[in-house]
Order: sequence, then structure tokens, then C-alpha cells
Amino acid sequence: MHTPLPTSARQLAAPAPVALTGVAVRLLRLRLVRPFETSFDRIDSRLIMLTRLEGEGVQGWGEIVALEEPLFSYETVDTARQIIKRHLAPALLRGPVTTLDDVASRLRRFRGHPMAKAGLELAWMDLVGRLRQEPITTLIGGPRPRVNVGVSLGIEPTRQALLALVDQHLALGYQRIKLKIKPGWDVDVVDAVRQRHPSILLSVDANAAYTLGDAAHLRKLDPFNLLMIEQPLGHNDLVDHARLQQQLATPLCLDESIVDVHSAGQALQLESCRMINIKIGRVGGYSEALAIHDLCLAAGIPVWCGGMLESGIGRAHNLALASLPGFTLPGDISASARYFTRDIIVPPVEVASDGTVAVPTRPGLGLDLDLDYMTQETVEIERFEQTT
Ligand code: SMG
Ligand code: MG
Repeated sequence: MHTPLPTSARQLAAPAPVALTGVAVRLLRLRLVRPFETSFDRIDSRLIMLTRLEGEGVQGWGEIVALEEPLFSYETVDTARQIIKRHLAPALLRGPVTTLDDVASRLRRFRGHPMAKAGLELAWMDLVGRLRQEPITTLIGGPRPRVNVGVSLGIEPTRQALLALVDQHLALGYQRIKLKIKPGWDVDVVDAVRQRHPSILLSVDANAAYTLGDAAHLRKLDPFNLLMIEQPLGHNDLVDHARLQQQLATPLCLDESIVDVHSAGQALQLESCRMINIKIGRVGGYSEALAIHDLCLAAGIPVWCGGMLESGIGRAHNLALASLPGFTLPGDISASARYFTRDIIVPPVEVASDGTVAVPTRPGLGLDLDLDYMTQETVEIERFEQTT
């Protein structure tokens, strides 16, 4: 078992306290290359919400992964914007900021709204990286130069269409295929994919579409040797998942139910799951993501990096996070081309034929922003400054 990296070894502080001169949020809409359907919705574009912190003449960028509707979690693009404007931005603009802990503790007194908070923590880490001239992966102590990745495939109009997509993504090198499932699109679909590809790493994600009453039905997935079943039950449930795990051979993985290191600890105590999907946005930023990573590493629970159909900015942060030692399973970090015809970063994220992606090594996010394209697609920008 690995020993967690001591927090003191992490470089989460700016070289000197940073008096932030502005906090901005920017909305831009990117069309998806194909519609993405889950058990809760079908979308054909992403309203991308970026965050920007300005200080010491440098800008740090982050992303808020909230959706337009409160379907994955209660947060939306609109709630995040209000919370930042009224509470979070003023808290950061009030006096020089020193470390990631300082950012987190200023935001922690406001309950909830993890995706909004994460957007600011991400931008802070990019800013620190640029000021220290180090990539985020170095700041957080990630030793992995390349990360293993998979792809998440949505519900398709036909099984044939899904099978074709599976083939296509395996040919591109993806190490693991995740299928979105819901009642009526589950056992038969998994059976068809498994028959065609008997030995690939295969998992399913229900986004909370079932109840404990479906345990007998979900047991029908056991013969397919799945890597995991992700979030089959309620979005805020831990207890029923523990009961379900006792009835299944297949490991359960929690996504929506893990909202911070506290709920991760409770899930491990209750044995609600045998692996955890860490999304920086869902858990409120780097502070909690690092804490969950360290907890799981010490407990021998594998983690992997989830995705929210982010732009390249959010994806670059995901790559940095996934470079940590506990991220032993392939993440939902796919190539830019799997999501958008054109990404807002250069170069775009590319997946090598061995199903790995390089972790950026230049300072901060480690990628250039395509500011012309960002400007072209921008719907709105709002900027906040200290008022008193
Ligand atoms: O970014 O590749 C991606 C998407 C991965 O399936 C994915 N995310 O529950 O894990 C999940 C879903 C949530 C996305 S909803 C738009
Ligand atoms: Mg999920």
C-alpha cells in the first residue's frame, strides 16, 4: 500500500500573499460532437462556465462544471453565478490570499455549492502554478507523467449504434468503456457489448436511476465481470448502497453520493462502495479532492477521475489530479475530439494508442488558451472587484 503524500510536501501557497484584483466568470456554449444521453437527460451542447482569478499581473483559470438544470446535483450555472457574485468572490477579494487552505477556509463557511467553490480553487491553483512556474501536477505531488483513460458512452437510440461506438473507441485505444444505463437499457445492452468484447474493462453508470427494490434485477449484471457499477441508487444515499453491495459480486462505485471527505469516510465505514469516482467539481475543489484521495489511498480503495463533459480547462485540471498515486483506474478523461469539434485549449487533449494522456508539464494548467475561439463563443462575462 502507498503512503499518502504528507500535506506539507504539497506546494499550495503562492510565493507571496496575492491581493486579488478581480474575479471573473465567463459563459460560453460549445456544441457536443454527438448528443450525450444519461438516465436523467439528453444534451447536445455544454454551457461552459469558466472562472478567472487575477493577481500579481497573472491570471488563473478554472471551470465550474454545473449543468444548466439541477439534474446531476442541485447546482446550476445560474446558482453558481449568484453564489460567486454575492458570497464567494467578495470572500476572496477581502485581503491577500496565501494558500489553497486559505481559499478553502474562506469558502467553507458558506454551505454547499461545491461546484462554484471548486471553480475558484481551480483558478487559484492555476494562478499559483503560474506564479511559481510549476505545473499543478508538481504542486500537488502527482508523480504520474501519463494517466490511463477510458470513455463514457451515453445511451444511444439503438444497440447497433452503441456497439459501433464501442468498437470505434476501443480502436482509438481507450482502456475502459463505461456504458450509461437506466431501466430498460441495461442487462441486454451489457450482454451485447460483453459478447462482442469478452475481456475489455467494462463498467456501467446508472446516475441514481434504480432503488434497492431493483437489487434482484441489478444482480443480473454480476455474470458480466464488470469493473464496477457506478451510482446505481439515490444521489445522496450511502445506506442502501451498502445493502446493495452485500448482495452483489460486482464492486459498487460512488459518484453523486460522495460530496466531500466526510461522506467519503462514511461510505468506507459503511462499505457502501469498493471504489470512488473523484470529480473535483462535485467535491468542492482541490482541497477535498486531495483529502479524499489520501483517505482512499490509505484505506486501499482505488479511485479514478470522473468527468462532467468539461472544456479543456477543466480537463487539464482533471489530468493534474489524476496524476496522483491513488488514481489507479482509468478516468473519464477523454480526448477533446470526443466532446467538441474545437476545444478552447491548444494543443487539444489527445489520447495515445495505449489509452493514456500526457499530464501537462508547463506552469499552471500547462496548456495555452485559444482566446480568439473563447471570445467567439462567449455568451457573457461578469467580473467582480473589491468594492470597499
Ligand atoms: O466528461 O467524459 C465525460 C463524461 C463522463 O459520464 C460522465 N459523466 O455521472 O459520471 C457521470 C457523468 C456525468 C455527466 S452529466 C453531463
Ligand atoms: Mg457518474
